[in-house]
Amino acid sequence: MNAVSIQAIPLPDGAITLYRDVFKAGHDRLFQALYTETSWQQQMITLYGRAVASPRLSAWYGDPGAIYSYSGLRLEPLPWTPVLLEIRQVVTDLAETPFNSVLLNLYRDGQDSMGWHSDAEPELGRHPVIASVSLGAVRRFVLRHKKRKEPHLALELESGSVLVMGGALQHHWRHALPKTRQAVGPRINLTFRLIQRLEQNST
Ligand SMILES: O=C(O)CCC(=O)C(=O)O
Repeated sequence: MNAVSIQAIPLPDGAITLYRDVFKAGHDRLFQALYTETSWQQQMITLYGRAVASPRLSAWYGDPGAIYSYSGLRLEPLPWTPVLLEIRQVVTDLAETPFNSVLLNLYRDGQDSMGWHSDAEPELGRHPVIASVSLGAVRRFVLRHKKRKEPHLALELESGSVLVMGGALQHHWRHALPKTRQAVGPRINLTFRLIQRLEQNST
């Protein structure tokens, strides 16, 4: 690992730490490998009762039986690839916690985005630790508290950085990756997660 800069961001009701330059030497190689090797899909998601095409491409990888359900989707994991296992080892060491699955998102340009949500699905358990790896274009990641009237917190997530979210963050905060009018290239985000109960005999 490179010389990593660590920024613990003090927040009420949650914990968040930004590690910069984690993949400094290898982030272009990792981006290219994931860009070409990942089985990218454009999912149809259910928003406010309507089926809409997700404004990004995504893919779900993990241990057998690590099923993830959100926005009306039920995702069966694809098997780990060497590059995903390489990244998982680094984030497991950083976050000091195991991960058995990863959601990949490809934001093709500034018009691709992720709306306000929290990662509080029951299969992630009570206080999930989620490690979010950014590769490619720098994009703004925003958080807002569900109840407190405070300005949004905005973080510019650089290529090679890892954001670790933990504590009660997913219960008290929402996060999003807004669109931007700036001309930005593609960005890949990987959120490593621990599904608490692996399903037997999943198809
Ligand atoms: O792309 C990002 O940085 C955010 C991804 C995210 O919010 C998620 O996967 O739940």
